[in-house]
Amino acid sequence: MADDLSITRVRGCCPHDCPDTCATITEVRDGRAVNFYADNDHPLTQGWLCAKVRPYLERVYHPDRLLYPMRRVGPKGGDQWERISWEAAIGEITRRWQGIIAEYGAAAIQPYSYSGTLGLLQLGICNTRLWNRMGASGLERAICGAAAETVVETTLGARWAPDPADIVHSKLVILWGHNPASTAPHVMPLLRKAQKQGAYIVVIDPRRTLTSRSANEHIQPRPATDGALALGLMHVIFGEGLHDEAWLERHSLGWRELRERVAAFDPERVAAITGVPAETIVNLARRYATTKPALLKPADGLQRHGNGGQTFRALCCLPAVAGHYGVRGGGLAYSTGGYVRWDAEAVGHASACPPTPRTVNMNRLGAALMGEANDPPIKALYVFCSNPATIAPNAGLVAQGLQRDDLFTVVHELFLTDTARYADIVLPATSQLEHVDLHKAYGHRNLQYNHAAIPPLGECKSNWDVMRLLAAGMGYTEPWLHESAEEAIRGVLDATRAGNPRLAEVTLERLQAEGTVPLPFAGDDGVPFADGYFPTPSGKVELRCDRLAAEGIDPLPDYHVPAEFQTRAADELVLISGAAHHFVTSSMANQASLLAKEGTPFVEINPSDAASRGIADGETVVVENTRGWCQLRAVVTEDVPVGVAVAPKGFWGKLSPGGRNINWTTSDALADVAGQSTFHSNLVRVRRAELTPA
Ligand SMILES: Nc1nc2c(c(=O)[nH]1)N[C@H]1C(S)=C(S)[C@@H](COP(=O)(O)OP(=O)(O)OC[C@H]3O[C@@H](n4cnc5c(=O)[nH]c(N)nc54)[C@H](O)[C@@H]3O)O[C@H]1N2
Ligand SMILES: Nc1nc2c(c(=O)[nH]1)N[C@H]1C(S)=C(S)[C@@H](COP(=O)(O)OP(=O)(O)OC[C@H]3O[C@@H](n4cnc5c(=O)[nH]c(N)nc54)[C@H](O)[C@@H]3O)O[C@H]1N2
Ligand code: SF4
Ligand SMILES: [Mo]
Repeated sequence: MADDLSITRVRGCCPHDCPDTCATITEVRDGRAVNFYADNDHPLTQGWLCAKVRPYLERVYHPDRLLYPMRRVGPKGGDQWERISWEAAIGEITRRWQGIIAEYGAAAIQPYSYSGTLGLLQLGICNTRLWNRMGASGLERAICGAAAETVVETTLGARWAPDPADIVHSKLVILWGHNPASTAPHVMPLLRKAQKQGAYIVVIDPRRTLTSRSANEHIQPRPATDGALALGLMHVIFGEGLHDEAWLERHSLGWRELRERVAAFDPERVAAITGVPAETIVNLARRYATTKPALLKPADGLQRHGNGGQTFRALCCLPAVAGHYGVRGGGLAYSTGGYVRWDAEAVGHASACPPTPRTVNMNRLGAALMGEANDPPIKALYVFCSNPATIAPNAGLVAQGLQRDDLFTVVHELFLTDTARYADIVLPATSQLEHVDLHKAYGHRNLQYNHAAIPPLGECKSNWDVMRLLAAGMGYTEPWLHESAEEAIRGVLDATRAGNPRLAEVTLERLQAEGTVPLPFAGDDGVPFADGYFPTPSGKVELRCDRLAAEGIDPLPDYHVPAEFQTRAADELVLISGAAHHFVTSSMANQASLLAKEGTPFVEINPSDAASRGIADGETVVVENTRGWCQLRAVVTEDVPVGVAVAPKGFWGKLSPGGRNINWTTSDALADVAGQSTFHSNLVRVRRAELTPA
């Protein structure tokens, strides 16, 4: 077919919180995107997009897109708005901020953002520069992977992971608390290929998942007991002399202390804790220690328990004990995020700014708004790239906080989300097709440039363009608050290149021309820790970790029952609320075609738990605890073990029955490491909706 000359093809990439960071092509005719698909040239994307992002033009041209700034009229959350100009919006916001700064100091201004896009410019630069300059309250970004990031960096020295393509060299892959069929789909064909070549795939997950269906073995520990399981595996490996002592002697710190620690985790005890038969534990330990190469592949969901940090620590130790680090097809595949670390000073210019006056943990937003942050209280909230009323734990408290009459809230969004509804001023945001950005990935080792394919819809503006207007409105004249998008990206890329030889050949021009640029890795350099060197203070893998000890954390991995579970009543279920297949957290959860595929908001429970509660499949149930309740459709299924309930994250409250979602029940307690979220350490009761509570 002859090329249609009226169509231009624009390279971009998927901005969402997903390890695959796919390369995309947008076809544009007369300023309108008419087609959107995967770039065939990208090594991981391989020419296809996931179910969520394939219909992306439905999102970009959604009839509900916000197209101009609006001011609230009527009560908070009352859905009454008037259109205002950008000039009026910026004028009002900066006037209000100046007043708050004069009365309370800039610490009373709280920015809140997370993973609407993962771009360097629209997220990384936008969540630092203006706020640093202002001296605003900091945000502890601990909702997703903080504990794992911390323990991987302290144990191994760097967040390095193999190229996903190396999975085909593995003979054993353990997917531990990870559901890539939904959350990292481009890994699945590689797993299939490895399996065809004889690899044995184990999934460790309390529930049956899309991923576990095609595994060779599915091990189902009780939720939050994985720490004990991992220590139990090490117990068997040490006990049977299957550990790699020569390697441990040369490349690890504290292996004898670890051996002492795991002595208490014999298979019988671990079986009693985890519910996994002792024989299964012994067999897995033997298989893991004797199969080479063996890859351990956990993801972020595993750590969302009160003991998530130590659980992940135990996982980081396992490949060392069995001698799997530094081997192609082996080791730990958590995140590739550490190969490029954007130069922090170039990103945020903190050295030219006042110190951050205080930091609020994003998991505690509701509590912080309701008084936990009190010196000074939060008087203004600026939300972008996140939808905390939907995605933050203890959402009822978040909603309460957002309704405070004395809180001035601005939300920069593409849609009138659960959060935007409570704003005083809503600003319209561009989509990834309407702005430029530079992306690195956490699931592969390529950098990607995203060109703007179409002009902004309506009066939408990108995060960076809004930051520049806000800076001007505040009277800030520093040139780094007024750079063009391209200047800002170039500045960070150049500064990062100066300290990272892998970027020697990676210029902005090349990124713009080629779209995807792989980081260079030659031979064994591509295998993390192949030379036996770990960039920790000791140069070794720190099984005993003194840096954690210095923070008051047990320097050896251990297992503890999360606080939430210590007083569990017989009729309480452990509720896991992980990824929905058709949304990325709450993004896309307002698209009719995807909502239809995901179905009405639901909770899965085991037939025996359903029977004892008189619940039939399809019935409306209430899921509740002391934090709150929500109303869901019961799905009665053997996919979920007895004592466990599963409800996906991401459904919008305003599009759900009763106006609430599962996060009205989840806990805002923090885990053992790095202020990590504990969404899955959540005890609930489930009952038929027409019954009143006992
Ligand atoms: N389709 C889709 N993809 C996504 C997302 C999405 O919302 N939807 N979200 C993105 C984001 S933000 C992230 S952080 C990643 C998360 O990626 P994943 O970690 O793969 O996803 P989760 O569903 O959070 O958790 C994975 C699995 O952990 C299991 N799990 C929960 N508790 C335990 C436990 O105690 N032990 C064990 N062994 N397993 C447990 C859950 O049953 C779940 O199947 O996915 C990203 N990709
Ligand atoms: N129950 C439960 N809740 C969870 C989790 C769980 O496992 N269970 N997981 C948690 C995890 S891992 C994560 S990462 C968080 C994710 O939570 P969030 O980071 O809040 O992610 P999203 O739900 O995708 O919401 C992102 C919002 O940003 C908007 N957005 C996208 N691009 C742009 C842009 O360029 N500019 C602006 N201004 N806005 C933009 C989108 O429209 C969307 O409304 O959720 C957490 N919530
Ligand atoms: S969500 Fe993940 S798999 Fe889907 S297009 Fe984006 S990067 Fe690719
Ligand atoms: Mo996440």
